[in-house]
Amino acid sequence: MINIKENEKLSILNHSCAHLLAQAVSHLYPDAKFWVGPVISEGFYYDMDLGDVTLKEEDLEKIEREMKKVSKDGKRIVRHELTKEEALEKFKNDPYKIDLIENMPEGEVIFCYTQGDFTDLCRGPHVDTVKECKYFKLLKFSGSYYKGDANNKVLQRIYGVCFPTEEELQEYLNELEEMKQRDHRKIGKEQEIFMNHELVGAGMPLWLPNGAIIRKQLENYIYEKEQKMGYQHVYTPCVGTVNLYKTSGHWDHYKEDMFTAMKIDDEEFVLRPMNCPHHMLVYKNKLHSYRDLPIRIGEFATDFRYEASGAVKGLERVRCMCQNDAHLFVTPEQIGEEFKKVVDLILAVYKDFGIKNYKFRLSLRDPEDKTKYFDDDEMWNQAENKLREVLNSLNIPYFEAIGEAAFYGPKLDVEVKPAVGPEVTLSTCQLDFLLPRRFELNYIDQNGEKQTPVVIHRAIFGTFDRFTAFLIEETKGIYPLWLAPTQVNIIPVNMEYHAKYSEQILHLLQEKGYRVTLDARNEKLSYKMRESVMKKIPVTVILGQKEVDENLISYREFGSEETITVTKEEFLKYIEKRMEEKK
Ligand code: TSB
Ligand code: ZN
Repeated sequence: MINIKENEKLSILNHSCAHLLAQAVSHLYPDAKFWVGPVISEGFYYDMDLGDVTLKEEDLEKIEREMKKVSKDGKRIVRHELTKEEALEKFKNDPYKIDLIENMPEGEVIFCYTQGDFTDLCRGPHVDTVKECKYFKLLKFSGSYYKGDANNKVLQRIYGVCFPTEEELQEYLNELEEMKQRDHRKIGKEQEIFMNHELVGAGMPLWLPNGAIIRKQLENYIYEKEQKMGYQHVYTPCVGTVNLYKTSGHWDHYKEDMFTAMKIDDEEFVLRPMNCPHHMLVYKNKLHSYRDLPIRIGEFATDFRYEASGAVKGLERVRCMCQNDAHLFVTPEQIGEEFKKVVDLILAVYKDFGIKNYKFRLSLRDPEDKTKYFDDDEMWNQAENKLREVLNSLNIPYFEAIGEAAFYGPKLDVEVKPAVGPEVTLSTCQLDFLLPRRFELNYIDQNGEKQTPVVIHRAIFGTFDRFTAFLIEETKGIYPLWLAPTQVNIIPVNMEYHAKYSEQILHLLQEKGYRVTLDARNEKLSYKMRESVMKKIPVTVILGQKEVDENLISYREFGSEETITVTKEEFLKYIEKRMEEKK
């Protein structure tokens, strides 16, 4: 999806369209006062005070019509320069503009743009005439607090987008529509995957039974892979004392992303934002020899992070998440090989899920930012150089991003491009020389001397939350058999004659461990079939007189109109085979 803010030409056009919107609104609502109208990645918006008017859907059409009229009129967009005094005089009836002007530095030249009967304070630049803003669409409106402060008045925000041609606009709108259709929040609600409730809190999803099935399958899938690679899983609490996070360095460098501390008796506790400190202590529980390394401690671990309320989104960005986490304790010589194993695991998982569109990002620290990163140039140089060396030896293409590292070390993050919408960061693999030092971890080397291990932090799915959001949007809620909450739905053709045989088949499949439903309602066959398809159930079994008489099973696959009739044994074989298809 195109990012309008990052495209200079589109950015100028959209900014001009924001002015056109304000002009049209000023015609329709003469008392309207205007705050700001910036360009955003999806187009533009304008915040305005419409007095007592509350916008309705049909008002957008009315405003659009007026915008078309003004655009057709084709007035030139002319720039003026004003002194601060002149600007204060010119906008004296508009408290919002006065606020803007008063906050500008003394002596600064103030720019205005005029188009016909409308003048707005603006730095520009703009297109030459309003005629150029021809192919636009107002997308939605919402309330927004003046200056983003909940104590202030609610202004009305209207969003829109503008393109140079009708085709480009249409293409963009189609993509927006596709995004809406795929939105995991919409599908997640329809399919009862997860819910939110204000009494639990924003960014705290509740996984419903169908979602829990998907999550459990993902857990089993990755657990099995990790077990084969020598990972040892643990369970640790999702709180720790503030002292734990002071020891790790989170308190100094990650506090802003954490929930505030709570006091119990005389001790302060905090919900954990990461699991590394707990895993450091698990390692420290025993003495280790170099022969024990690598030690791989894994956990499906719940973490809490403070994400801004405006940033939380369904399962994709949450405040309570479950990481598919592990910390690998290695000798310096083992870094390369162990890192490779993680990258190979990521690639194997992506292959299973059919994820092809991704990029590796080498996330480095911003050396200027002393608060976000542990301050030790030598350590950072060592870690960043080592990680680059490992990546070069693995021969994987990557790009570098300054300021994206963890506070304790550089990361290799995987940015995945979904079917629609912007990239998401799923997997991560990180190199850390700091935490083992802070926790005074060690192992005994070949010469009987104490050495400090290196830690690799890694999460293959990232979080189950974000990965599930991604999966829903990629598949549009049509899951492969092994993940589908309901795998087989059985419909008896006639409840009177075929229900008993249907129940037999239900039990047969349930005993094999499949997730099966029997639609025993007294509804028409066609109705039940339609509903089975609407629920996107991978296999629908239809049992009538022929099936009862000859001990057969007839089924339809989702997306197919063909009914296939087989013996019970053949059906079981077919299901077993389809279970192996991961994509
Ligand atoms: C991998 N300590 C490491 C861990 O050992 C760690 O926490 N790394 S992380 O901060 O990069 O988080 C791991 C993954 O969690 C990210 O790659 C991302 O996929 C996922 N994630 C991060 N924040 C959120 C969030 N708010 N909602 C959902 N998933 C998130
Ligand atoms: Zn970690």
